[in-house]
Amino acid sequence: MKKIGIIMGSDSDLPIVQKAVDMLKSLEIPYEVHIYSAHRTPMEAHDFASNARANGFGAIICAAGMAAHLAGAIAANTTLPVIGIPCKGGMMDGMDALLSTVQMPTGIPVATVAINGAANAALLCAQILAVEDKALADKLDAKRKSDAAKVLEKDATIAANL
Ligand code: RP5
Repeated sequence: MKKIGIIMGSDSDLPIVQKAVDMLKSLEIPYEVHIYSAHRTPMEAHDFASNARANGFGAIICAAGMAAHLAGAIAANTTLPVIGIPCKGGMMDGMDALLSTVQMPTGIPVATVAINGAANAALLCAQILAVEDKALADKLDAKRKSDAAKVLEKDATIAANL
C-alpha cells in the first residue's frame, strides 16, 4: 500500500495533526510525519514534495496555520493529491489559514478540509487509496456502518430519557 505523508508547518500544529495520525493508524495505513515549513524550511518542503511519488507516497496531508502556504507550496511540486488542513490559531482563529489554503490558482489544486479537520483529511486520503484497494474500501464501509450505529444508539438513549 502507498504511504501517506503528513507534514505540519510547526510542532505547535501537532495537537491538531494527531487526529489524522490516529485515524490512519486505526485504518492500518502506513504514514510518515514531518515538520517542514513553506517559509522557514522551503527547500526541505520542496525536496519532500518533488520526491514524494518516487518515495512511495500516495497522497500528502499538509497542516498549517496563519499564512498557511504549506499545502500550496507542496502541491506546486507534486501531482500527488494534496489535502490541506487549515489550523486554528492567530488573531483570525483559523479563517486566515482556511483562505490561504483553499484559494489555490487553477492548475494547482489543494483539497481543503475544515479548520482543524484532521480526521477528515486522513479519511479523504484513505478514500483515495481505496479506489484501488478493495480491502481498504471494505474497512471504510465498515467504519461508516459502525459510526451510524453509534448515532442510532445515542438516538435511542436520548429518546428514552427526554
Ligand atoms: C504556521 O505558523 C504553522 O503551521 C503554525 O500553525 C503557525 C505558528 O507556528 P509557530 O510560531 O507556533 O511555530 O506556519
